[in-house]
Amino acid sequence: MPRNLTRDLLERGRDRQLRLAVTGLSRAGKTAFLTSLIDQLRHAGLEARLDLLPAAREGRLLGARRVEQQDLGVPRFPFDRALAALDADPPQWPEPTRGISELRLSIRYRPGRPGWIGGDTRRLTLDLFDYPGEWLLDLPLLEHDFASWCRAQRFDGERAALFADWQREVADLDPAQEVDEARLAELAERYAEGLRAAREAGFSDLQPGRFLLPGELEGAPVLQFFPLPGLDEADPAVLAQLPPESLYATLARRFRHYQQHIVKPFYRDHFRRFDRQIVLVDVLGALNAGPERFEDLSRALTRLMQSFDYGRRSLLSRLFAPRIDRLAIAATKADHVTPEQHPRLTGLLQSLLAEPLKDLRFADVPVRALSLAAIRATEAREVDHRGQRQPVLRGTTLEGEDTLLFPGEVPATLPDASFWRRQGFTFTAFRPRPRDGGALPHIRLDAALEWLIGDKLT
Ligand SMILES: Nc1nc2c(ncn2[C@@H]2O[C@H](COP(=O)(O)OP(=O)(O)OP(=O)(O)O)[C@@H](O)[C@H]2O)c(=O)[nH]1
Ligand SMILES: [Mg+2]
Repeated sequence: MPRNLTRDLLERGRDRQLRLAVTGLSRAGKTAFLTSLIDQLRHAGLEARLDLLPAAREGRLLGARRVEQQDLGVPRFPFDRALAALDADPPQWPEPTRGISELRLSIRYRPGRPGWIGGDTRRLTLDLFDYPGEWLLDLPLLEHDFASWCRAQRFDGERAALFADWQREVADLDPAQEVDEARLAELAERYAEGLRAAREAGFSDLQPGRFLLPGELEGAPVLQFFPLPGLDEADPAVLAQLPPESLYATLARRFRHYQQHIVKPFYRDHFRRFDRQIVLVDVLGALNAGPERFEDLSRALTRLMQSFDYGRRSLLSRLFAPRIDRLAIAATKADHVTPEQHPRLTGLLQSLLAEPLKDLRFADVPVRALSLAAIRATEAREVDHRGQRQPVLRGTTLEGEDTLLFPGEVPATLPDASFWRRQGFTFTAFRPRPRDGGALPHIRLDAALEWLIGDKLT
């Protein structure tokens, strides 16, 4: 049998499958991205807006259907709820989500090169996952024991004030003292409050990640630990000898439990099985929030990206042998700035991730950086300003006011002190536009799709 024929038979016999995960820190735009992606694929063949995806442009993408997901224990991605919000009057953004969710699409397409049977169609099963990027901040925690983790935590700068209540209460604790369970729960809650306040204040580099998104673990003792201050001078041998009911031993036990039963299972049961991932970053939101938050986002991303460092000696490879073969990183909500700023936005994202990107290239993981808007809420216009054409955005604010504005220039590389002094950037939140019956309007979502699944549709 000719080799081509054999390959064709094999491909037809075996349904192709791809597991694609979307992540990003809280509010990065994960739900909007997946909602729009599913919506585009479901409109495929008719009113999809996917010119940068060759399969769609060439009319080979025939459609996509939701089918039952493989893992029935994982919550379903709330696609219908998100669409219902966008269809409300006035349209609303989908609600925040928490934890991991999944949705399976079966995509029908015609191969680019016709197969050995005329009119041949194929199927790609696409498993989509949405999970909080905060969970990835916990990977480095696996490298610590409790004492070294405590020493690595920093509460300086503006964070000091946010954790002040907790710090006041733990300052005089003696690692050897016997614990009172209720008191421990209280102190842990104070610590979690500090983390939540820090997140509210725009900080990103926060740990343990599950404290912010406890889900069904709310109130469980495994989430009731915190770093003990003042261990710098403590003798590790003495700490190790403390009795099991001591404060130190109790916290250390919970820390280990968190490592073994919360952090590791996510990597083992989910992360390890993703074929491709996209990391979404709200660069513009961080720019708007000022230098300290921006720095913090940079630190958090560097930490988060360690989960994609497949260097052979990396912690991740040693523990879990992941198999991802392609990665995208995207600056979201690009519709908040005028189109000529988009290349700068991508440039800024690349500067922000310069170090992790170097590691990824070294580890030979193909990665692409882009800027996009999953659900475009504005329109780009031009106005006359003192005899010059000036690009502006038109949109409706969350309060329902129609506005025309120039939000400012995005720095193309990491902003310096003079940028922050000028702060020529005003970030206005816009209401999504009413849907017009076609697929959701977007910017370069199709470019992301081409990178993430395009090669499977040839
Ligand atoms: N203008 C504009 N705003 C967006 C876009 N995507 C997200 N947003 C805004 O960002 C907010 C957060 O987006 P989500 O998609 O809910 O982000 P998420 O990462 O799923 O957030 P969590 O589930 O809370 O972690 C939305 O409520 C919108 O206000 C976009 O493409 N354009
Ligand atoms: Mg979400």
